[in-house]
Amino acid sequence: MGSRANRGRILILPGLESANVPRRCGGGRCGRRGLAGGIFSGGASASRPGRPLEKDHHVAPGELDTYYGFWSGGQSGEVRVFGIPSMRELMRIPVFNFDSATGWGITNESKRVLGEGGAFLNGDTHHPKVSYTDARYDGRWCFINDKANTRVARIRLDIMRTDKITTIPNVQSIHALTLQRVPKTERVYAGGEMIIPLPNDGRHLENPKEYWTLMSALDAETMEVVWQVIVDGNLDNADTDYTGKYLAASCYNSERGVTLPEMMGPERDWAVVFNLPAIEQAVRDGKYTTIGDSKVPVIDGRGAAQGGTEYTLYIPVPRSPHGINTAPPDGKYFVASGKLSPTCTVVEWAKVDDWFAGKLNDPRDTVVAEPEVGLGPLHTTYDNRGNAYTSLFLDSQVVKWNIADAIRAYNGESVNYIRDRVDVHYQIGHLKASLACSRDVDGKYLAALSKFSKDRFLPVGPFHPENDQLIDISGDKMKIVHDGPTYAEPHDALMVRADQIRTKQIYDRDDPFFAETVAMAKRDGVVLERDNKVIRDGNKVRVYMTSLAPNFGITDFKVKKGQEVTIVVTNLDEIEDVSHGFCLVNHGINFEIHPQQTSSVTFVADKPGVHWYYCSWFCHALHMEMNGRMLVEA
Ligand code: K7E
Ligand code: CUA
Repeated sequence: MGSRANRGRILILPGLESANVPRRCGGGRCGRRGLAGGIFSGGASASRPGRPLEKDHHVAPGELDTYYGFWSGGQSGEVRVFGIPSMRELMRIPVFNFDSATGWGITNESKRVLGEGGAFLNGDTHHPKVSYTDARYDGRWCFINDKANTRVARIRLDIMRTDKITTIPNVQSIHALTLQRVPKTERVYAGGEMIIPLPNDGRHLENPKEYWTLMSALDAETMEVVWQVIVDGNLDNADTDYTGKYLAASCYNSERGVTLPEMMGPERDWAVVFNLPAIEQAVRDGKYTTIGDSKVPVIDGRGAAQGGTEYTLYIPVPRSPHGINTAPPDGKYFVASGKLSPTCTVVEWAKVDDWFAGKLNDPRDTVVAEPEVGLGPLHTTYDNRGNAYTSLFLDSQVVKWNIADAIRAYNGESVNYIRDRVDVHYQIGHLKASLACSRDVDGKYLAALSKFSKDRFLPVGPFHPENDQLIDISGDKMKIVHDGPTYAEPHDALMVRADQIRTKQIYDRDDPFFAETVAMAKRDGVVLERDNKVIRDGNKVRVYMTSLAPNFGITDFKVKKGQEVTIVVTNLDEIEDVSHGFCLVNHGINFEIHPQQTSSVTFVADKPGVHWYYCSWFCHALHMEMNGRMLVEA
């Protein structure tokens, strides 16, 4: 969901208390309480009798977790790595943000990744997605969107560092982010959220009927945008199928309004399905246009009124759908969560096949169930036993429902598809069960990312942490087993089995992350693994030094005021975890140098005098003594 400002607003959304929203749950037994109750009370579930846990979620000191959790850092612009089930935060990976600890945004290596977008120091990450081979996590990459500055980033999971960032043209705000699952992740799909004139160069300022947005596809390897499709409405969330043929996205604002009442006007919005082979073929055949200065092939997928085009299918679903999630392990269905409607819409991918083959007349014929689940359904996740779990923002609950039974109920049978409800604390957004976006879904844990923590933690001023709760879903009854305060603002998270991630313990000397710096050294005739040298090149000075606990290879060097100085530090330590830092006092410079890594920084020496540098990462008993001087002549 959106910003904190929006949160207050969504609580009093007009219409939610109106006749548009059925007040009764279809599933029978309904634990729903009033909105205020959902926020201010809770804990009813804690006393609920649940069957004993199959497995203790407690991870003792020194023990390792079963899963990696990849958490969006929201407005912090980063990605965080958690251990599950302990919910211990293991690491923060800087992506779109400036990071004082690692020097992200300071070093030449990170600036190369940040590129022109690095002019911004902020980001808003929502949807981390780990790459697949045959719909199983392969541990290569984690991709993440930036809603704030319209970017998509790729993180290398072997070193847990961002290695590519792409700014997406022709759109504003990347929100949806999802990946091709089979045969492997070769495409990354990124949905533009806000509608804008095309090109957005000052034309049509006052004419929202000429505002549009697009779905973009990136090549996962090069991170270049390979095509875009113009759609009707604003794109929200997206997911792919398990065959590589389709991508579905939720679309709100089907009337393309620009004010809240206008956006909430229509009774029906859509899930739009993209026919990926047809789009790729059209691009190969040159059947596309371009927009403004952008060279990216653009295909027109507008046509909701007719149900779609040869590239797109618009499936009407109740107002403002939010999450789109394909059900594992076989990916037969996807679920669009209703948000402003108390329903989830279940679509069968095989029926999407039928529609594109011309066998169905009405896009709604692809819908196989529409269970009523509770108020404010935002996202849906799954176990390996045919159950779906939907987050209910307004009810502050996770509701567990059975997909097969929901389909039977849709076909007229009298069956209760609701299996369980648990109160969460409070106003849940995303939720994700262990391995639930992959074939390996195991139905053990579910992370519930609650937007409000209210009274759950010691107060820390007006600004509260979020509350990421861990729920044991291995039994018939859900059971909350952990409260985890998190800093602003995780939107989505996913869990990957620990053995599916293989990280490096120390850097390889030929790591591409610092290859350009190594190439520069080579041109200067410097062997980084051995040499400590100062190269003077006109007004430029390049200082190559090693670090080996507790020494920098150069403890003083002299430059002239106004010279451009590049400092390159290579950490010769080979012992895992013996990292050094390089901090140049009063220059805003600090960065990491991990074992066998090379890091560099470039700046202008504009202040005459003595300037100390020191190792900023505690590395040795003589760490405090690990320092040196830059002498700047007037
Ligand atoms: Cu907050 Cu996925 Cu951006 Cu829903 S989104 S909650
Ligand atoms: Cu090197 Cu501290």
